[in-house]
Amino acid sequence: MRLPHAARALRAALLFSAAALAPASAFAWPEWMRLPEQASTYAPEIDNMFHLIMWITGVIFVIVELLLVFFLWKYRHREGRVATYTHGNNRLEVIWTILPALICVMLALLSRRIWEQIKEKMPHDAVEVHVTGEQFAWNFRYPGPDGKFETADDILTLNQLHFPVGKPVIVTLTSKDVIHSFFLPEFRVKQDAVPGMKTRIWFQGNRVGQWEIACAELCGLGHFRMKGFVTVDTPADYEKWLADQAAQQAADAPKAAEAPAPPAAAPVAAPGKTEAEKGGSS
Ligand SMILES: [Cu+2]
Repeated sequence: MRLPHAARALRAALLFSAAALAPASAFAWPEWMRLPEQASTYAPEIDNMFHLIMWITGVIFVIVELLLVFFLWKYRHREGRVATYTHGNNRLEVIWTILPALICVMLALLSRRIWEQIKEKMPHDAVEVHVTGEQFAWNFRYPGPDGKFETADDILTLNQLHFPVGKPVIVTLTSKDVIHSFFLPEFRVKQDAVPGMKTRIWFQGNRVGQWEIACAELCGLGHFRMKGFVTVDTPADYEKWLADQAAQQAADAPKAAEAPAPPAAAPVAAPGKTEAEKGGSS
């Protein structure tokens, strides 16, 4: 069963897969197979890497499956045929070990620059937003007019993230309860929000529009409804939105102060307990 057979099989498999895949250019994919719209500046580069990996693994997948079916058929049971025992083929094994290793190293080197650009270098002059995930919502905090976080003029929103087009945004992620994953598919952003940890990520919108924010980590029973909205505004619209939020918050503040204290603040004793039990629980 030396190489002539295997080589012929391999050549047939290669020709067949090339013929099968030729019409399947990116534009021929049906809508549901395509990647989402590219709404961030680095989305095209990530997609190029994604497509390259898809093509390499896709072609290998087709070749392997075709060979599998071919050998199943070729070495099927036949009356009177005796099995041949072989230890394998050293040359083939060296080839299929070195080739994938080389492909992996090549992909690692190719993706290195994009990784550095996205994960290791934070842009200057960016809009800063703090994001806290909780079961099952996204809380956004803007620094307000003083430009500082955790001060009285911070602007807080629930499930609504806005930022201006053409300007980088740095998001500092954390979580109140369990691990969530901040997922903006159109921006090719997906990052875990981990309790007790602050993770910084950045992205930049390249067009005006509104998309959904998902949680990409199964984080509890309400995970499916942990949805927010990301809106990329023109700079003027963004400033107006921020001002509106600040005004709304200022208008709501006195109402919140006047509201009666929540019932949990009042001491409530469980019925049927003795005085000692009521007082001695702490
Ligand atoms: Cu979640």
